[in-house]
Amino acid sequence: MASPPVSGSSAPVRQVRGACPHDCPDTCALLTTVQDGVALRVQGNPAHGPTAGVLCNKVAHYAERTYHPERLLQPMRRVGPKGSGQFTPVSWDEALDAIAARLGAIAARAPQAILPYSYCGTMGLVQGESMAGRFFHRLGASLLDRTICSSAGGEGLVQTLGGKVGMKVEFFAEAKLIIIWGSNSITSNLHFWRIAQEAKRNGARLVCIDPRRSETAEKCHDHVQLLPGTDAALALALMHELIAHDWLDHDYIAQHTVGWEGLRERALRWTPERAAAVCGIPAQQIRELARAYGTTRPAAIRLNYGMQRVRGGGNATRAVASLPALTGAWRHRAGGVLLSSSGFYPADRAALQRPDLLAGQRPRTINMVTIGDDLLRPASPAFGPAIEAVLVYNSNPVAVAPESGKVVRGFAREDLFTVVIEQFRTDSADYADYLLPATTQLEHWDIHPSYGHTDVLLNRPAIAPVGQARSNTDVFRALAARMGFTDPCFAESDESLCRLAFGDRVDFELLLQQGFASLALPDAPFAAGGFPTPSGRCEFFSERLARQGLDGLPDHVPNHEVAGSSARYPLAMISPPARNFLNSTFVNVQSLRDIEGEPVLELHADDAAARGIRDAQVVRVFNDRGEYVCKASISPRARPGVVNGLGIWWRKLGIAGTNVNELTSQKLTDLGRAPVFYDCLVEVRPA
Ligand SMILES: Nc1nc2c(c(=O)[nH]1)N[C@H]1C(S)=C(S)[C@@H](COP(=O)(O)OP(=O)(O)OC[C@H]3O[C@@H](n4cnc5c(=O)[nH]c(N)nc54)[C@H](O)[C@@H]3O)O[C@H]1N2
Ligand SMILES: Nc1nc2c(c(=O)[nH]1)N[C@H]1C(S)=C(S)[C@@H](COP(=O)(O)OP(=O)(O)OC[C@H]3O[C@@H](n4cnc5c(=O)[nH]c(N)nc54)[C@H](O)[C@@H]3O)O[C@H]1N2
Ligand code: SF4
Ligand SMILES: [Mo]
Repeated sequence: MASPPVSGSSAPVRQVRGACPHDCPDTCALLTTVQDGVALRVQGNPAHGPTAGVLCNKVAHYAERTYHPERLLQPMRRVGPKGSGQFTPVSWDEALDAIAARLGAIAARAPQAILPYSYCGTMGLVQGESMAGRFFHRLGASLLDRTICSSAGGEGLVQTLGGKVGMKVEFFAEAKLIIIWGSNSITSNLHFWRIAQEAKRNGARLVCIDPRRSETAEKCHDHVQLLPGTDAALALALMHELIAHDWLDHDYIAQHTVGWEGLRERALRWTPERAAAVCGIPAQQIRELARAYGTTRPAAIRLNYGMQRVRGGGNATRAVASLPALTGAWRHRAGGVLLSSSGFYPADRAALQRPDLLAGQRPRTINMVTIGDDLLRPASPAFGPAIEAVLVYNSNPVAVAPESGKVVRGFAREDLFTVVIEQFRTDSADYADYLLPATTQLEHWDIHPSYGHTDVLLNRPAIAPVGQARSNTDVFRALAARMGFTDPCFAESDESLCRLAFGDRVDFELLLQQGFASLALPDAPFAAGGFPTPSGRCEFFSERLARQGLDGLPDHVPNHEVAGSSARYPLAMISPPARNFLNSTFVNVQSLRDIEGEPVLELHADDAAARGIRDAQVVRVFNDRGEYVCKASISPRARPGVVNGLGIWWRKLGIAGTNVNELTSQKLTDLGRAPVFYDCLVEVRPA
């Protein structure tokens, strides 16, 4: 058991500056109060503008999570069947020797049979993929395509704006119209919501575009409650209206865009009536939104990744990202669009991850979205060797990857060698052969970019590692030593890796002093064009996509599983984040789980009545991929025909040992090879 915080001591108290590690656009600056080597509490740093001294409810509980009685404190070896969660403690030496021996034996035959599986348990550049990347590159292991969250929208941005770039978040406060598109800001981008409130007090109109009447939607002036996966149709109809009423900035279009004629022709085919039928909303609402967008200055769009988890997610992002160039909204610093700011950061990932250590090896790439299928795939000339070993860190694939029935079958293979580096015994940890205890953000160094603001943050360790926990970097350094990797890069310290991340492009001394440093960027980055695309313009038409044989212009690409298209599965299900969890992190923190209660499926009263479902009744949600048992919540948050299965519960903490990903598919998006979590048909019955 981890030692709980003590109080009443007279030892000196100090505050350590850090960064929130979680996969959240806000990347808050933390202040951890430490006494006697114990972290007493974690607060927001008031000196950091974007944080403004406030943390979300989840990370305000970070000390509770760090000293959680179920924290993993020593290495363990599996003793029961796979997935049973039966382990016996072993020493670090025993665990590392055994892992190195097994990986060495596999690598001697088929290094590509080894697969890293990691995502954004921490967003830190050092505890993310630095030493791990070096290790797997040197080994020649399969590469992992890290697509599970943002790559459809990311690719849409790259093809349109040239990178993951956009408005500076602080200037939303000056906008007179803010469209919050595919985002539940109050849940997942709280510090942006604070800025939107400031704009509202200054007279801005707030519009939310979301199939769910979310916490955010109900607090905006208008809510456009469209069907999932129909955002491109809406964006094209908005363009139709901008053209019909000549709410266009002809000069901006002529100077700073490519492909206007083609886009114009396509948009003119999307009358509000046509889009209304596709989106399941009134045509009049589209007209009103177009008028507001076409006639309000400055107008800003806060796009988030919620709208790109469908088949057409890449195209939808392209369509929305095209809007500000049509009206010239970019001319004002409070105009434009922001999906992600991560492309502004001059991080040197190659220096951290050292792809040169591949030394001519050209391993295959496995898409993390299809881990279910890929773990079950036999060797073949097309696929290469079957996967024999998986090293999981910074991720919980058994809970978060789609079609989890297959993911579980894959991880349950008795011949698969699985190492999980974790802070807790997650659903994935239960399948480990060796389970290694990881440090939390309070216990290690790291350096952080952000995807919601434009500051760099440094995280210093506030306390010593709890129990025998080791940082990811330490684990991979130790494994590298045992594998006989002698390159000096495997001995580099975490502090040195922090310095390497941005080199002299960011003032490291300032980071050491105050914990954060702002990137030097213009207030209105595209006021005079200068997009980082090949043409230097906003590319309505992408030559690069056309050369790949794809549509060069954005279009509406219907879902794989269109709402209302199946008699067996008449309901469309989305599974957006729950407010008190962060993906599957925090589900095991009792105080937060108490707020969420039990896994729920929100459904509209009409859909419930048609199935004889009462509020709070236990229901079966199912399709051909599997079944999920949860509680029905008859809720005005759900629109007819769409159910909302809030995520992402640990399977073992749910009602019948599954979660919502039992139902989602491994199909991919139009661009970016990303998952389609919100493109999923189901049926619901009383259990
Ligand atoms: N509390 C909390 N915060 C989080 C997370 C969390 O799990 N919990 N997750 C973090 C992560 S990993 C990410 S990537 C970010 C961003 O995470 P996002 O997934 O963008 O999360 P949300 O901002 O909640 O946006 C999802 C919203 O999009 C809506 N939506 C679903 N389908 C569609 C659609 O087809 N069209 C439109 N217009 N809207 C749709 C959902 O109803 C929901 O309200 O947030 C991060 N912040
Ligand atoms: N149905 C459905 N599925 C989804 C989504 C959805 O909206 N609906 N959202 C998707 C999205 S946007 C994302 S980003 C993915 C997220 O998927 P993941 O990136 O897997 O995120 P988490 O579930 O938060 O799991 C991260 C794990 O990393 C661990 N961890 C944290 N810090 C460290 C560390 O320093 N070292 C080590 N070794 N471990 C650490 C945490 O304890 C946690 O268990 O899920 C996706 N899955
Ligand atoms: S999860 Fe997001 S809002 Fe919460 S502390 Fe971390 S960065 Fe801030
Ligand atoms: Mo994500």
